[in-house]
Amino acid sequence: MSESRRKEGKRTLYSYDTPEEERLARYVHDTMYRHDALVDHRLASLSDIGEQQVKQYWEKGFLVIENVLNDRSIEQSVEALMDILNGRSVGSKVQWVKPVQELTTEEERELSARKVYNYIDHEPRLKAIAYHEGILQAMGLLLGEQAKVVQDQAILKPPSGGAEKPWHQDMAYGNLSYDKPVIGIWLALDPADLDNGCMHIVPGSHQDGGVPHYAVRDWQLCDRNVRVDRDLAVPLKPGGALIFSGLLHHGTPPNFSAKRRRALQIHYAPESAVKMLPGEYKRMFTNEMTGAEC
Ligand SMILES: O=C(O)CCC(=O)C(=O)O
Repeated sequence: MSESRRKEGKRTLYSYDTPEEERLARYVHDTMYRHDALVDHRLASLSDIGEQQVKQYWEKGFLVIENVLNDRSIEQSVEALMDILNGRSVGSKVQWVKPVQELTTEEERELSARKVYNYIDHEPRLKAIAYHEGILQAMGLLLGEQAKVVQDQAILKPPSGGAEKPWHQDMAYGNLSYDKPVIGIWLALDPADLDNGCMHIVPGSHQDGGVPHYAVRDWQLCDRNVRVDRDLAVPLKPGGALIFSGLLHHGTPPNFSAKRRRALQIHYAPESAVKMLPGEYKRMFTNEMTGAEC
């Protein structure tokens, strides 16, 4: 980042390194996401999930729940994440977007972390969320079998430059490629809004099964295959959650606002699920069989 941009002040400290990068991010923000269509059906709490909601989940590929975490759990989760980022809680993993040795203040560390992961064996405050009784019960109902935790992460999208997570299916990532359905829960720790990178989904897209992913800006769907016309945004209050199929097409746009957008994302699979064989993974999620280019 140039010295002159650094001098512009705090708001731009974490923004794009070059005008070209920012131009691309704004183009993606404007063309790959709709900002005028929102999910309209929400449940008040996890205890509202009954037979009809399970049916709806399998039809549409998602459920939106207004209240999952209370204020105390949100506060403790944020504290735990800050402790991990600042070395007061050890063992969890962090994906930094800047060389960590250059980060001198707590704020710099927080705003330079994209992902915190593999925390449940090291951070009891976050383990408590992954094993939240209501969430486990809901997952059991949706999966029709006892659920096991198969991935734990927190995705941080800092103000003025938090990067896009391009459209993808979670099961296309090797660590989630199980032979049975995987379900994710995405829990907002801050208000997740249209302007700071809330979740976007294509309802029903899980019904298409696995589709090829390509290494473009990330491991993602080919931009031209994304049904942007069917995109629904999912704004959430802190403590609200999106429960969604590991095959649902989803993504989050860049955060150009001055607001943080922090979230926990935990994945569950049926207890009996095992990892997919490599050939099956290739058939479902890569272009190796079809040769189709992006
Ligand atoms: O929280 C985000 O920005 C995107 C999370 C997500 O979809 C993922 O990591 O699979």
